[in-house]
Amino acid sequence: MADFETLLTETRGNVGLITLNRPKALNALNSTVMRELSEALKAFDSDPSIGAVVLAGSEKAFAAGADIKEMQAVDFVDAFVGDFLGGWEAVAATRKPIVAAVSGYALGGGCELAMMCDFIIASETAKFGQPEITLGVIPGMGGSQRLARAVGKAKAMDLVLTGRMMDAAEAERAGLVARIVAPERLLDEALEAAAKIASFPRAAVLMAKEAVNRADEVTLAEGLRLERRLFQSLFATQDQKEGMSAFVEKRKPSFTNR
Ligand code: CO8
Repeated sequence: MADFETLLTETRGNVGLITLNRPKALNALNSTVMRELSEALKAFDSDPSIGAVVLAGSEKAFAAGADIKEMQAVDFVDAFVGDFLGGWEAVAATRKPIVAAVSGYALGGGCELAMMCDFIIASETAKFGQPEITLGVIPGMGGSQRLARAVGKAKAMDLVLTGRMMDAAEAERAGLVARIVAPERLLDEALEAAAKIASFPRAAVLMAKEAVNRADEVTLAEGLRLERRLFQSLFATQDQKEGMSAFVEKRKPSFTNR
């Protein structure tokens, strides 16, 4: 993969690891990060050897928000006509699962970026918040929508209107975070989760992600219908035959992603 200015990328077996790398700005998300992250995710998405991705920041900050120094001078016409921040949609459009490994600050766009991933593993040091209101704006990339779906209206309103931060324990209780681990375990825990995902049949993994994401978008009846159709379609795969035969024969499955 190309060298990036604001990211580090590497592969660990079947997992793609992307590390945000603007340490002096606490990984503030500027347009270069947006462009490079979108490029890196597209490359991993289309690489057949990769089954899942981990997105990490630094120990001090996953990301402290959109880059305020870059945003400061933007005016309405630039923002609207240029679809300011619209390019971040690429993260949620990634078809392979993305595990966010969050340590330290995940604020504003940083919290929103973590929520665009499929689940969040947090270090005990993680702090989540939507402080945009303190800057005279509101969340611009999912903080009012994904956060409300993740933690419910009461807590989402509390965070969005007061700009306060919540720690990892509160975020886990509220349903924003899937697991909390000690800081030194964070990256390994996320890489192991991603490696586990990458070890399962690719078609089933992509369909599982699509089905769960649809729960936020459609009625229960539509969601159940989609789930059933996807479930039924997996019986056309060789890996379904292999997975079930291996169980019955009491052996480890050998999946081929076919
Ligand atoms: N943008 C630009 N630079 C930043 C940002 C940021 N969001 N956050 C920190 N930095 C910079 C600081 O300016 C400082 O730089 P310098 O050394 O040149 O002065 C450096 O990072 C270190 O920061 P601090 O000295 O402030 O570090 P502290 O440990 O004292 O404080 C905090 C850490 C509490 C995280 C503090 O930096 C802070 O409050 N940051 C701003 C948090 C914030 O308000 N974020 C929301 C931004 S708005 C937003 O995200 C809109 C979302 C739109 C969607 C985005 C799509 C993904």
